[in-house]
Amino acid sequence: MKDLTPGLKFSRRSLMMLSASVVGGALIKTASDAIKVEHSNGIIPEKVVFDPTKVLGAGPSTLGKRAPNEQLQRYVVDASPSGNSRSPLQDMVGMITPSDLHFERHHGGVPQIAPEDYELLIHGMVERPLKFSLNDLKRFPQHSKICFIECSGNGSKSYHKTAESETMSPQALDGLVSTSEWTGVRLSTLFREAGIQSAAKWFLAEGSDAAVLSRSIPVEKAWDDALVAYAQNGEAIRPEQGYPVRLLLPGWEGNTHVKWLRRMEIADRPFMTREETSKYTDPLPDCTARLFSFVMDAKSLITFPAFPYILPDKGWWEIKGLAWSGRGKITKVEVSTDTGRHWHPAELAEPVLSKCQTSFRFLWKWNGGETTLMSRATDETGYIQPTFGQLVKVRGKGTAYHYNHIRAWKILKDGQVRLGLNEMI
Ligand SMILES: Nc1nc2c(c(=O)[nH]1)N[C@H]1C(S)=C(S)[C@@H](COP(=O)(O)O)O[C@H]1N2
Ligand SMILES: [Mo]
Repeated sequence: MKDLTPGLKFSRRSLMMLSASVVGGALIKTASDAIKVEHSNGIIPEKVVFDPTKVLGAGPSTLGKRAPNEQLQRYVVDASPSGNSRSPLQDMVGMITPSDLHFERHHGGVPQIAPEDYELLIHGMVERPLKFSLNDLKRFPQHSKICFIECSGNGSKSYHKTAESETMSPQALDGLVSTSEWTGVRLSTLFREAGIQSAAKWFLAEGSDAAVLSRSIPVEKAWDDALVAYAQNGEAIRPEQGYPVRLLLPGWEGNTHVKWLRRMEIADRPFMTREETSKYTDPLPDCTARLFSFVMDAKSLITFPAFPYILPDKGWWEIKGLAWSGRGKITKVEVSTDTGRHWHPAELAEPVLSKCQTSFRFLWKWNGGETTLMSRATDETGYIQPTFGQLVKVRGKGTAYHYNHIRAWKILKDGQVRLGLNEMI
């Protein structure tokens, strides 16, 4: 508990002497000056703490800054142009990820694109091939959507466990997921403008980065909720997130949200690009492959207590976490504090939005013994986050994407927390 007794206590005598020194001409500019004055007067305050009510604070500035003690950071796992950085999930409050902490995954680095040079081409099976400038896009009706983006490779160290997995924080383990408010024009608006032919089934979305990353997307997603986004959390999209324009496919794997979007080609078949043949396709145990695995299934993760936190005491603790589903809203998160024997409903923080991160809480009394904490999400389609065993049964051990199985945190007797074994779930 925080000590609420006022920090700087002046005795009646010291206050009188302070005012006397002001009257006497001494200029007191700051509270610490005031304290110095006191010392020079030979009076020692009971406790020296900066008192912000005794001095004027700083004036306004053109750009805000974080409080000095609140310096959150992305965790850069690989700083190369094809690297990634992860969001500090354990420090997140609510559902929005601050833009400068949104995770990054690039295949050829962040390109420099001047907004005045930007062009988006829509061609192929259309009545009218069209080119849009950034200003053209901004003249269409604006639409916003708060949703998560998650790299489908997120959490690989939880599925393919190594010695280091045990001591990974939520950020290091699962930080390739973030949530923003994205704003732009509905893709359906642009497709209507170009006149998509009725036989069209797929479109290619291509980025103008060094990777020329491209993916084939079913046209239905455009009619559903796809967005051509130019803004993120109230300002232009950040360079790392695709400035000036990215494709946003709510609920679908991160790789399909093509950044630095420059071209969309409409066709009656998928294009079989590098990103859907050599990557983002999963071998299955029956020797077939899972292709175009777009939707991110429901997932949840306890972010507190988690490694590297050490519980200092037994007693009441509030378990906190995040849950999300690419199919819609999270309807339930259950928490187990006894290695999966019993499950209890957690409290979901309002508002619970579709295809969006939702935070949850559960009050737990730790008896000081060894145990394992787990969470399990259910979404509005009735889909329940699977156990590791259930996922391995359908996907096999060779899979490289979509690791949404239940996470376990083992609580040791001394309060240390470790990523638990998948086999215990
Ligand atoms: N043009 C382009 N688009 C891209 C990528 C890329 O490298 N180039 N990376 C993809 C991958 S794999 C993911 S997970 C997301 C990451 O989006 P973010 O960096 O904004 O978090 O963008 C996708 N879109
Ligand atoms: Mo990704």
